[in-house]
Amino acid sequence: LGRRQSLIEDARKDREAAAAAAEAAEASEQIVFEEDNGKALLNLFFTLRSSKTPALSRTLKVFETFEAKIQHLETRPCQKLKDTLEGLEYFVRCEVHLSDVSTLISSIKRNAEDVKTTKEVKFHWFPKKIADLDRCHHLVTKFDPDLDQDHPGYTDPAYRQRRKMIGDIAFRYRHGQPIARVEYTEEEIGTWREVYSTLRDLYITHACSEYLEALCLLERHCGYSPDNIPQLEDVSCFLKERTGFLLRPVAGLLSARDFLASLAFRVFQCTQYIRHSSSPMHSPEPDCVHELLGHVPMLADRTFAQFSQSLGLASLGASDEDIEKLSTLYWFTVEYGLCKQNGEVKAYGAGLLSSYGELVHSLSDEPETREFEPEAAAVQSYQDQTYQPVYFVSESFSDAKEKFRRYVAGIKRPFSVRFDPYTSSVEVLDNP
Ligand code: HBI
Ligand code: FE
Repeated sequence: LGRRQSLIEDARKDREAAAAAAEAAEASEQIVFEEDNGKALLNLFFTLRSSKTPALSRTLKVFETFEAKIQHLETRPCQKLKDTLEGLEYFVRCEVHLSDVSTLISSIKRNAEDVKTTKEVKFHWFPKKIADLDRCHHLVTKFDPDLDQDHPGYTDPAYRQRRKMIGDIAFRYRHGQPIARVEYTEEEIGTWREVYSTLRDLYITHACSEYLEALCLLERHCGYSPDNIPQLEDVSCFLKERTGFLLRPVAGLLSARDFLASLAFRVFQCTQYIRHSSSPMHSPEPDCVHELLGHVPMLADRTFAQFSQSLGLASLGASDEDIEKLSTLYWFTVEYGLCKQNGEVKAYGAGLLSSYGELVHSLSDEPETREFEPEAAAVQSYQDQTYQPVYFVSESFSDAKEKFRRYVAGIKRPFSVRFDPYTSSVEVLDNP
């Protein structure tokens, strides 16, 4: 009788717990948006199987990483697995910044099963003023040398240590501060020298005129030379005067959403570490060679800068599907774009201008080239491990900008945004 009694007792407790959880969930049916502090109240349900022992600590670590304040945490035996008592169901209520909601949920999904939130996250937080970019710092670990066995630095602890040290500058950085200078080692300068001198000769025949013009200025005013790795702070000041673009340091590959959002404010998130010396001509992830030799000269061009910013503005608050399309468009223009100049085809994409092999390949007879059409480029499949199978050729930057403007008009958003250059902020206008 005692055993039966305790079973009934268990069932009652379960029912009560379920009711309490449901009630708590209902009380905060939706994520509460508080304008002034940007915090969201989030209810999460998930299951952790006890067979995967580190799951709990890893999951709690996620809350810690995003500085989520846990207000309520409750567990009960997993309904489905009850007989074997294999795991627990969790109900967590926490307060977290809106900019972290989607990344927190996807991180939980990597560790736990049956992840549910009380309300689907239907809107995407985005920065409204330039200082909000301090919150656009979500890294993608795809090509991280600590985790990616194919990374040339994976087996070199000294390299990884160095990359962490330089990465710390980015983690500590806040908008408005000068970017800390890095004293690069002889080995690092050697890597830079090798890429710089090899590519320098090729630019004359392969790079577009806007690029060549800017590189000349950078050599004159910003310390660009085979023997010196330019400092981000100096380059940022240079760009500020040319096109209003600023650099800010970033510790690695950023999420597409965060990366594109910064472009809306004419901010380019820039890595500061350099690739591993064993592979000077190739890096699986962005590094300062890619940023300084690929992106920076183009950002000094007025029309290109406008094009980059409009990509950024189109991305603010966009759906995941539209972010994917914009980021593919970015890929086939800003990274791998070709353009016509005086009857010849030249490169303006940063991925090309920072890679000897692909720069030669892109202007050879081998790859397919097509006229740039945003609709087609936005859905073209691409390669981040080898050369692109196809490149898009623009008539000019103005032409690309105009075509892109028409494309963006077709993207659905329940609001529109307008950039105010006096305050470096975006106004959000509700569509009627
Ligand atoms: N992050 N640091 C960094 N540098 C980039 O060039 C970069 C990025 N994240 C995404 C990205 N580029 C693009 O491929 C698009 O997804 C926007
Ligand atoms: Fe890039």
